[in-house]
Parts: sequence; structure tokens; C-alpha cells
Amino acid sequence: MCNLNLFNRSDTKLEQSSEERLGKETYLLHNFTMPFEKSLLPALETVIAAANFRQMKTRRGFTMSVAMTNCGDLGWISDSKGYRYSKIDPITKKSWPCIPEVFFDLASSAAIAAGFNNFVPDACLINRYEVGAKMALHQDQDELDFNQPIVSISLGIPAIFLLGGLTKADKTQRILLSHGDVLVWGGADRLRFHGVLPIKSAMHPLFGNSRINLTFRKAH
Ligand code: MD6
Ligand code: FE
Repeated sequence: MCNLNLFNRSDTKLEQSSEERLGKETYLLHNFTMPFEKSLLPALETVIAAANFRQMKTRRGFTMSVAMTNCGDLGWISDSKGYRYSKIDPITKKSWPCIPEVFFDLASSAAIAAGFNNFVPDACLINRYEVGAKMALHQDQDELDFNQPIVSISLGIPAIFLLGGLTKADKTQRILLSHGDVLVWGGADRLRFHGVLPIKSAMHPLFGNSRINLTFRKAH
């Protein structure tokens, strides 16, 4: 683990963050969101007010346990036609809300901390997990350019993240993702399989009994 010092705009040292390398190009930035948190929560509320969480259906008609919404030029959706990115929210029939500046600053700082210097996301998927919600092992492959990394932010109650390899049969590592942790991966690791184990009951002072995950991508 190497320490990183986070500074706010007036260059006052705020909190100690630490960086853990989990793979060739996979980094876990512990406690990275702290300097952004004051504006992060109101920004999240603004996005939710414009595009609320909804449980999407898979192509086969199953309802996903995770509730989702998006901000950005593109949003990730799933329905009877399958998975894809869409410029339009199928519920409001409008564009998704813009990525708030604080989201953008946080995602690009995390990408830089992990060695990806020019990350400009056009899609931010927001996942809400309540107790028992999970995500099956999958690869993120609906994006056009696999040279672009993914930045994933965990807020609220903890999750056990499964980090696999490039084939589904590869052994998975269990990674604890706690409030404030940011996972960044790209390059050789961009197509690693991954998932989330069923969330255990817990309580977080700001997020109650839920976990929120923000996943930033350059989709198109
Ligand atoms: C989650 N995350 O943490 C789900 N995908 O709730 C993902 O599916 C994910 O965290 C690609 C890269 C990082 C991720
Ligand atoms: Fe994923």
C-alpha cells in the first residue's frame, strides 16, 4: 500500500487515503471520496430527483435485484431487447441528467491516481443495493473503447466484490468495498469478470441500510 495525500482546493490536507494494487492495472483507492463528500450527496440527490432508481428487467424477463439510474450523455439500460447504452431515460423519455461537476472531479482524480490521465466519462451508472441485492459475475463490454478505464465508487454499507480473471472460470478474489472506496481498472484488466455478493444488513449514518455504487465509463 502506498499513501496518497489528498488536498482540497485551498491545499489543506484533509484525509489520508491509501492505494492498493489488486492487479496489473487494478487499483483500490481506500477512503478516496472524503474531500468530495460535502457536495457529493446533494449532487446525488439532484440526479435522483430527475431520474429515480428503478429495477430493470433482463432480456429473459427477470427483475434485477439492484435498482439503477444514470447520469451523463449515455445511460446503461436493460430490457427485453437486452443491455445497451441509451441517450434517453426510458421512464421519463428525456435525456439523463448531466454528470454533476463533483462526480466528474472525483472520477477524473481517481483515474489519475490510478495512472489513467485522460479519462472523460460520458456515462455514470448509479446502482442502489439493499439487503440481499447482488450482481452476478459479468464483464463490462457494452462500451466501444476498452482502452478507457472504469472508475467505480462505493458509498453506504459495505459489499464483498468478486474480482475474477479474463475467463468466467478463473478464480475470484473477495474484496471488501467500504464507504469511500474507489476501484479503478483498465488496460490489461479492463475485461476482468466481476460481481457483488448478496449485501448483508448494516447501517450507514448517511445512506441508511443501502449501498450506492457509481460506475463511470466512456461508453461511446
Ligand atoms: C458494483 N460494479 O460495485 C458493481 N464494473 O456495485 C461493477 O459492476 C463494476 O465496480 C466494472 C468496474 C468496476 C465495477
Ligand atoms: Fe461491472
